[in-house]
Amino acid sequence: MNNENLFAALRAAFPDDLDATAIDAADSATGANLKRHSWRDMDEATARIANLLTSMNLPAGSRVAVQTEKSVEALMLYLGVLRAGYVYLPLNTAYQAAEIEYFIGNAEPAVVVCAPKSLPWVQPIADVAKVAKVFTLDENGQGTLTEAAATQSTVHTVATRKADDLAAILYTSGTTGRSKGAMLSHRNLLSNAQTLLDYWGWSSKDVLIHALPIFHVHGLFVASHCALLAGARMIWFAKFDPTAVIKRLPEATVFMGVPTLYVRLLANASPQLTREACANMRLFVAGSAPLLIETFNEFHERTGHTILERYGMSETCMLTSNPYRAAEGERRGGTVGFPLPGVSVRVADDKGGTCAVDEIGGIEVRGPNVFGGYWRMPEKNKEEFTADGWFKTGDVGKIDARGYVTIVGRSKDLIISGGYNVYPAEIEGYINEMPGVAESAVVGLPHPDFGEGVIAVVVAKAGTMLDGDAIVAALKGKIANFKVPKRVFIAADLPRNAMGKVQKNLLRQEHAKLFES
Ligand code: MLC
Ligand code: AMP
Repeated sequence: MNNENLFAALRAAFPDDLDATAIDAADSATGANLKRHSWRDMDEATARIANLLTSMNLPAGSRVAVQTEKSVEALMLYLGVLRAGYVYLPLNTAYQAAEIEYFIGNAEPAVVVCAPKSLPWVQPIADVAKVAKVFTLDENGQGTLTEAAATQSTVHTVATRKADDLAAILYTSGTTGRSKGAMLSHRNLLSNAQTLLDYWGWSSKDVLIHALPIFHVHGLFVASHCALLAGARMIWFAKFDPTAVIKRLPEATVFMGVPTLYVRLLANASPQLTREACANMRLFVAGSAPLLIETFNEFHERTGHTILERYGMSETCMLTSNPYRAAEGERRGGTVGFPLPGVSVRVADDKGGTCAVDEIGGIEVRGPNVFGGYWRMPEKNKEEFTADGWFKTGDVGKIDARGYVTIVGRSKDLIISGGYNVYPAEIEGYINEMPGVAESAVVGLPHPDFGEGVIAVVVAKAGTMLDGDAIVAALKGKIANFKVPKRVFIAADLPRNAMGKVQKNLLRQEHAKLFES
């Protein structure tokens, strides 16, 4: 039987010369090389981790939950989990104890890997959830995981998996405030990576600047899979710093970023971002949040490059992309391009029909990229798939006569800040629990750096005084920092329509200029 494990395809794409460089780990602050990792190093490191996991006799389908800083070793851990045939569950490093408790309780992983400094609070959570083993891994690739893997063999036969077997679970917040685990199969991930490899013209000559976090689709799947499947070298930044990244552009060919990274490349490092610095580059990709047309235009003026904007989701990997090759059309700013080959996208009206050209409706998707459903939430699958099997993205948009898709808004109450999703319902839940709070509304406002900035408007219970800064301070440490409102306003009441629904649009209008400076 054919091995349909994603790792088998990635391993088959390693170059013949295993001593060639696979990854150059760069210093985030200076851009200088810190450590070279060959393809052989990658083969051996992933084999060691896979052997370690295999030696633990974990049940089939076991989840390995990981909350660690970005490092090459953390990428090896992801690949090692795939290689062993288990299910990878990445967690944002910003998540705090209450959030991690939910994910571990919900996913019931067999193994948890955390930062050494988090062990004192992760271990008790893991014990309650009957996690078999907690390992540590720090930002330098050291920890009990590395120690245990070091004694393992560097030879490992890739575990055989079927295309529909689970490869990863990505948690994405729910509209009701509780996160849902999107179940992604080996087929979902591999088919999407193969499509992008071809559509974006990857080859082994490419050099990718990898500066995104590796706990979301963009950095973990889109960026890493494309480079690995192409047998291309990566320049690996644990953190994004515009000056350091620009220093490495002359030897790179591809860069991927959320819009905030482009805003920062343009703003913070202005003098160095030149046509000459980008002369070797062939592709700049943006996605995960709307790219402002101003950023698209300014980047073109400064570098001569037209950013390729694409559209994706945790549940669906990449759905659409602007064309790479001129023969297929121009890259149009403000649009997310065409449905990718093999992916079907339609715009649905609210009566169950399909919208006409340029008519606005709900974006729906079908294809080998679309996930199998939410982990242990069959009721959510019913809600979010149509009867004929299309996934409702929650994004609102239109398709023009040429087939370009434009996203015009969201039907889901979601804020995207610097490429991270914030669900107002979740934050409102935390604020409403605080003493003296009667109710609250969380909205996103235009933000020059993050695209959208989170704020809250809070109403006090009768006879109570509230302080906005104290609410911000109380939320810090309780929930991930990017979810904490940048400002909290205290108001006498919330604007409501005749149905009693809070009119968030009015709050957005009232505070629209808050972040303008
Ligand atoms: C950090 N902060 C944020 C934030 N990131 N606040 C709001 N939104 C964010 N995205 C907080 C910090 O904790 C800090 O708070 C303050 O804001 C300033 O931080 P900073 O130093 O400016 O942040 P930095 O560490 O530089 O991080 C910014 C960033 C990062 C843009 C580099 O957010 C990032 O890497 N974003 C990429 C996210 C991503 O990869 N998304 C892909 C999702 S996949 P304080 O209180 O300490 O001052 C997906 C599907 C698809 O959506 O289509 O791809
Ligand atoms: P996530 O659940 O984190 O994967 O976020 C997916 C959401 O990000 C999508 O449903 C969109 O709302 C948004 N998104 C991704 N790419 C783009 C883009 N290019 N333009 C606008 N929104 C985007």
